[in-house]
Formats: sequence, C-alpha cells, structure tokens
Amino acid sequence: MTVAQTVPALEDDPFGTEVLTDPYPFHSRLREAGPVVHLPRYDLMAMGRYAEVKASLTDWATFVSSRGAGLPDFAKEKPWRPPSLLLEADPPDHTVVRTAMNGVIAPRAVRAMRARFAPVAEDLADALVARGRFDAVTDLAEVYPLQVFPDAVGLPAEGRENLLPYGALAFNAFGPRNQLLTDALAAAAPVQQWILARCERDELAPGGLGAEIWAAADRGEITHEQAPLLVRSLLTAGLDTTVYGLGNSVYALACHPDQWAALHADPKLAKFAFDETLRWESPVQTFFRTSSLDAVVAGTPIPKDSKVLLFLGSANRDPRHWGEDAGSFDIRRSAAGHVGFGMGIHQCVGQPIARLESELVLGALARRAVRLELDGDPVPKLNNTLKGWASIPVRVTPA
Ligand code: OVM
Repeated sequence: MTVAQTVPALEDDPFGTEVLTDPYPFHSRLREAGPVVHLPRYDLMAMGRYAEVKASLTDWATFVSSRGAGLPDFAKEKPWRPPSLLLEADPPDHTVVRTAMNGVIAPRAVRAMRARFAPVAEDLADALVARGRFDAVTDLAEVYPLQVFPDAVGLPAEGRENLLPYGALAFNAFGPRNQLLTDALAAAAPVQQWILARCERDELAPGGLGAEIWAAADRGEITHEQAPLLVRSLLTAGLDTTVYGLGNSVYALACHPDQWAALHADPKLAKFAFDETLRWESPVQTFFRTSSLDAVVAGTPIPKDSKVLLFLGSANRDPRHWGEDAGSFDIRRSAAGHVGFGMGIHQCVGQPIARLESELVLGALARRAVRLELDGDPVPKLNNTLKGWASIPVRVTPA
C-alpha cells in the first residue's frame, strides 16, 4: 500500500452553524477531498466515505471508544460525566455489559412493548389526522417516544421533562465547547441530578427495562455498581435519538409526496421508510474514535493517539457505495448496511425499540392519511451530533 505524502485538508468547522444547518455540501467536499481528510480547525482526522467509515467503526481494536466517542480525549481530559459503560468502553469490559444489555432488550421484551406501544400510536394518529394540521416535531416526534419509552424503562411520571434536555446535553457534549454546548451545560445541573437519581433500583418500576438491568446484576451478569450507569445509557440514548428519527422521517416523507403515496398504498413499507430516513438524514451525524496505534487507512497514515471524526451521515450518502442517486430519498431502495445505527460491536443496542416506535407511528399515520405535506417552513434544531428539526408544520388529507 502506498502512503500519501500529504493529507488533504478542509478549513470548515463541522460544528459551526453553517455545516450543522446543512451538512450535505460539506459532506460532498469531504468525500471528494479524499478517504482521510485533515481538519486543521480541531487538528483532527476525518472520514466521510462509506468504505472507510464502516471499516473504522468495525475495527474497534485500532479505533477505540474508551477514550470517548466525542472530541474530548478521555486520556487527556476529564469527561463531563463518568463514561458510559457501553458507548465509551472497549472489549473485554464492553463485551460483558453489552451481552447483559442484549439480554435486557431481548426479542421477547420488545414483543411485549409492541402490545403496549401500538394503541398509543393509533390514538395519536387518530388525533393528529382529525386536526388536519400539526407540527411533526412538537405534536408527534417529541410526544410519542415520551408517551411510551419512559414507561417501558419504568420511570416515575414526575420530572420526565428532564429527559430531552439531558439527551440534548449528552449529544452536544460529543462536540467542541461551542455556544451549543455552553448553553446546554448552563441549564444542566438539576437535569443531571434528576437523571442520576432515577437510575437507582427503588426508582424503577418492576418489569421495566430499568428493573431488568438490576435483575441482571442480581444474576451476576454485571455488578450492582454497573447497573445505574446502564440505566443511564437508556435515558441518554433512548429518547432524543428516536425523537430526531421520527421527525426526520416525517420531514423526508413530507418533502417527497410520491414517497408518502407509496407508503399510504402499502403501510407495511413504514419500516423501510424509517431505514431510508436513517440513511438519507441520519439523526446521529458523527461519532469519534481514537487511534490506539499508528494506523494506515486507504494509504493515509493516522498517527497513534489521534482523534478521528467519522461522518456517519456522509457515509450514508456516499455515491461510491449507494450509487449516483445516493442523495435521493426512496423508501423502496435497500438502505440495508447504512451506518445510521453505527456498525460493529457498538451498533445501537436499542435499535429494536427505535424500529418498533417508528414502524407503529409511521404505519398508523400512513393508513389514515392519503397525503401529508409541508404546511410552512421547517425550522432546524442545531446540535453538535444530532441533525433534525425544531418544527415541521404539516397538513394531512384523511383517507
Ligand atoms: C450511553 C450512550 C450510548 C449511545 C449514544 C449516546 C449520548 C449515549 O451509553 O450513554 O449518546
């Protein structure tokens, strides 16, 4: 393999307002610049092409997670909170807790959720379609996950308004200390306290995912010290991600009337519409890894101890992998292999729950509405990691 003499560089700020608002022109320049690109602004190596992003996500030994999945290197800086035992860990430690979590979010548990989640989706879709006009974010994407997921975890009713601000903080904290993170941290102390307290055993209702994590500790699969941090993972990664994923799905469908028509004609396509959304407008746009040794990626040397920024959202639109129409939204294409849930040992553990929620909500809406269209300008919601919307005004035509 030949080693490149010089690494291409791009001056852009991937965490600046311009790129966060519309990342796609930057993604295109990033992929064109080369398989590995230097970002001098943060002195980072970055990858935006599918092949290298996927290979790096899969090579957990070279590109480790234990030094953080964000910009701060935990080997040099104290993390803003005790590291996640899942996201911010490597084998063999990671393997133990991931195996226990796979047991908690097992197919049987997800089947039981379906029975409880489905009528809530039906009722919400009834109400929204009866209204005719609604906001796909504030009336739908932020409503449904909060109606079903905290109950599935077993959280008390009191204080649930802390969940979305905590998620916003956690996902902003993967980026630099810009205004977004500073603002999120300013309001965070009571939110963090509430989250931390909810992770304790006697806070969590019997039968819920939280209680099941504690039961796994009783069985010796994990320690009792690990249990609250794993509950914290559910509360960090389980809400904002699905909120953005649902909002982005409705946005994508509203922008493509032919795609809504296809979904209405065959509501069983809902799950494919969701996967295509995760590919086309990935809620989680970026994650970092850290090189544990001198590595070479596509001929480019990456020195040991480098932070590496992986553009999942760019890999998901790379024409080298998806073809020339990579940028088009098509719910009948095969979006399989997208890295919107990650790839490899860290691939989203909660994805069956996210898939369940989206299938139920999009399916319920699709059966009731012949048309779903934008009814005003969507308002972007900026976050250092998440791509999505603060508001998506839509109108629907009942079937
Ligand atoms: C965690 C976690 C896992 C995935 C994503 C994430 C904030 C957090 O284990 O806390 O984003």
